[in-house]
Amino acid sequence: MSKRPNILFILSDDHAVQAISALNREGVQLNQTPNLDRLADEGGTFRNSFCNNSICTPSRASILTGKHSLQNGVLTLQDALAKDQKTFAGLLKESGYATALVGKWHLNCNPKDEDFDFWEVLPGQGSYYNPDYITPQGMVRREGYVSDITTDRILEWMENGRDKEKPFLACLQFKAPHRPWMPAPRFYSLYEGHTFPEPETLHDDYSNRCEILKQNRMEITKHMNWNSDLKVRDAGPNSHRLGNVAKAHGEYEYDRMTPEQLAAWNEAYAEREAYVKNNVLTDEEFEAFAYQSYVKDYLSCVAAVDDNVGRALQYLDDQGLAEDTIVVYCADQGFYLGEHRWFDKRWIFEESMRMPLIVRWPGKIESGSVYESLVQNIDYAPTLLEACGVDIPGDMQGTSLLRVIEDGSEIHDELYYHYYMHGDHGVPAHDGIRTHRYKLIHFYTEKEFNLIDLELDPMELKSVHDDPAYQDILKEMMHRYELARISHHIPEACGPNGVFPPL
Ligand code: SGN
Ligand code: CA
Repeated sequence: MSKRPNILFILSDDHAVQAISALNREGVQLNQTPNLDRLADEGGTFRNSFCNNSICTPSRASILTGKHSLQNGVLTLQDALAKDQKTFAGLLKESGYATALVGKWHLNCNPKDEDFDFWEVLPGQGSYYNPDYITPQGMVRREGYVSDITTDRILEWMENGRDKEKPFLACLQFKAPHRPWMPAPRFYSLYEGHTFPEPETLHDDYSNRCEILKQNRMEITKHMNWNSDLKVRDAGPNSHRLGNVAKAHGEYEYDRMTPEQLAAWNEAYAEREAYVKNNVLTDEEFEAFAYQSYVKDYLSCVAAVDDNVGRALQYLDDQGLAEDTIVVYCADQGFYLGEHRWFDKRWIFEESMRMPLIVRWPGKIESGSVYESLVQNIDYAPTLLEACGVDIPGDMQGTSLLRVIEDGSEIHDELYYHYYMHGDHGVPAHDGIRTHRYKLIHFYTEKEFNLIDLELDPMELKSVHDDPAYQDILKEMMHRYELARISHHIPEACGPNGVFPPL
């Protein structure tokens, strides 16, 4: 690539590393993602890629600004990205790029015209069926399935909307596979008759770690809803096991469907509902049912993300753009697919702290490269700026991945993580650091540190903070943690005056 590269930046929502076949070539492959695998084969995968705060709005703000949550002001799902925060998109635009973003945005404000020439975003979490898009001209409802429409719109901009004299940044941002995991009609029967392997930690009892884990409200068999999560509207004799979401709930989508869509949906889910309605399930049967239904729906949503990634790659091929375009695929955080009994994210534990990161960069990244260095979401903005020859602002805290790509360098001694929301899904505010081998977690509302030896305990089932054999490691990790807090300017008392309500 001699001229300034184009960028196709693809961001999905809650797409777990466990749900991309290219990122699980040595382990259990739950599903196949041929188009993401193609991207990995033609580019590189970052096997130790993590977020700094495993929740949507903050992670997206960190991706855009290259800064930690405290520095960009977006600590929770409720915070808006302030107008004066510089984003990599705005800096690229300022330097002569044509820029666009379509899909999930979720920054509690509209995208700025200084950042994007063209934007159409889903309100909040958006909807799977017949989604509304906020556009500069007002709200528009489009009939169809959200992953398809979002891709149509960004391809339409690439084809007809952009200034073709300029290099481009096109952000394709999927809502899927976010809760409530509603697949596209063409994938209703993708996994019919298929039984997914259960994760080894599906029956975690939360022993040997901070007691607060037991207060979580994100267990598949306890905290899902029959209707919106498991798609069973009449659970008959099993009704007592889970609640239901009221009709007015923002994510409850049946009311959005056309009569034809609803009829097809009802037909597709009839068998599932009949099984629950007509059988008194034992605990084991119910658990297996809930896990299988959840993973089936989630992975069916991933299937439409993957095939739309394929469409976008095909478009680049057809237009002769592939050689001049960096393609990035990532998600805003990881997700639990039954590990530790959970759905959702938020915790510093591996499944939610990890982020998929696949980059195809012709001329720079050799086909099939695999990088082991620790990298974080704050690194994306400086990487893309450097790739496009734009100065990296001094207040960006991330580090460009160029050195990782060029010689496999380590660019971080450890990664600092901080989840600030306290309460949703029964997850406490907490922070910590991760190195290649160890993770130190500070459950500061409980005044308790946990230490995980990731090499000997990759599933994070036992804290060794009080094991005499680990006291030197604990001391070193505590020291590194203190230094990380100082360098990230984390105040002594986090939360409202350091006081935390019960979960
Ligand atoms: C919704 C979901 C939660 C999820 C948050 C945040 N509930 O509130 O399960 O954790 O979004 O997700 S739902 O019943 O409305 O689907 S995030 O991706 O925006 O961080
Ligand atoms: Ca998310």
